[in-house]
Amino acid sequence: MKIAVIGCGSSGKAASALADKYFYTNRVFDDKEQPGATSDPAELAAFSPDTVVLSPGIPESSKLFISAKKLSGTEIISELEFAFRHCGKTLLAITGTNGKTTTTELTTHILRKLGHDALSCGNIGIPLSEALVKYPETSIFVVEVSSFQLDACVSFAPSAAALLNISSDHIDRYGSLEKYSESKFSIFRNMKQDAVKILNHNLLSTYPFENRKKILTFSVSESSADFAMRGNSIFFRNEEIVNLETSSLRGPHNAENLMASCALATAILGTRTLFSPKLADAIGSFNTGAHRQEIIAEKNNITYVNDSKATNPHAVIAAIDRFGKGRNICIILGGLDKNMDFSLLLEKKDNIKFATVTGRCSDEILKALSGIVETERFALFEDAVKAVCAKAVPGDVVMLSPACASMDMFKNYAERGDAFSRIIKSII
Ligand code: UMA
Repeated sequence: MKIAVIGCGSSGKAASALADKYFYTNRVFDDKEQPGATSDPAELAAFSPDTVVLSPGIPESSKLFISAKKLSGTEIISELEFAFRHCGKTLLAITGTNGKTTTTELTTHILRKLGHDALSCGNIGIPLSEALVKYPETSIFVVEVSSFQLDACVSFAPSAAALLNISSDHIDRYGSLEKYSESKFSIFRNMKQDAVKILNHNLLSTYPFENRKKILTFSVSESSADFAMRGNSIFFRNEEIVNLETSSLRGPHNAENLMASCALATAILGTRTLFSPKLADAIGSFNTGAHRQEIIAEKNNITYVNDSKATNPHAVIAAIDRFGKGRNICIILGGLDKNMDFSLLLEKKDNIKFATVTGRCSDEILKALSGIVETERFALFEDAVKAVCAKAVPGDVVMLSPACASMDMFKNYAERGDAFSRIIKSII
């Protein structure tokens, strides 16, 4: 079999390594000049692959992708699909606009604490192809799945899957929220009848498939969901699983992430798992990771929060819900737009005392907020951080929760979060 891999990033390199493992003839292509990759679409055509494996970040406009589509008899699949075909293990998949990474880490943490050999991979940073090559003995792969990875899937059929939520994101690539939703829902498309499909109760009415068997729903606001919230506790069909007071998981979004994780564990281990003391212990020992609503400092009754991972307005709203109760937020917004609706942030206009705006989509954010929220534009990220700090008084929260991707000014969200932490530590 001849495989052409498009994209020489982490997914492409991992897909090539997986192809090597199976002794497939393979070549890596990239629209940019990259060591170890070919950029000429004519060479792709001349290679005449049986299968083209697409990295998730390759858009329709890629010259190589356009060239691949012209090849007759060549199948085009995503890296996720390619890896799935070589997996053969229990695979739990998690998608949604927000909370994917937390839910993936939490699910893996719970399964490990329950004595299972689970590994987080996928959009979280280690492509499934890489996990299969490096950790072949793993018995449960917990895969964070992006819509980009779902596109060009043909037979991807996880053992159980969760769709956490859908809100405006990546509209630059999909053109509309409907098309983006279609991509997200496709996680369930090929699943077996008896495989458990887990989704937010508010998505049930838009569930597009006839086969509605084996669905588990969760919700913090809908009491008829299978996993529901009463007071501070999570219930499964009227039986209490855990009181969140004993965990570091705060806010309604984290309660839903936890419900989805519990549902995934139930899907493969059965409902008895939910009421085991080991589960409560596992939940109690979980800590959310860096760059996600991470309190990096508290000084003079001002709380400093690194939420660099918030790359869309809904994630920002979730952070304000968590930290904004009775407190004013001084926030740093901006970065690379994905054609999002920033006016959604106005839902929290009473919590936002001051917003500094930076990065490539400053105009769009200022247009949405100006006249309603006090804003100021800065060319430099550092100046934007310093300005919010200057505005904050005791009782306030200083928060980097930018609502945008980072790649206009940073390598990734982690580098942006690190820069924020460094600047804060140099000021306070
Ligand atoms: N490239 C082309 N032509 C193009 C565009 C890119 O050849 O038109 C090449 C680039 O030159 C580069 C390579 O493609 O060499 C990069 O491939 P990629 O963009 O698919 O990135 P990877 O390094 O493979 O990382 C991807 C995910 N990136 C994207 O989906 C954009 C990573 O998610 C993921 O962690 C990794 O696979 C492992 O699975 C990042 C992300 O931003 C964190 N994801 C989005 C999100 O979470 O919102 C979806």
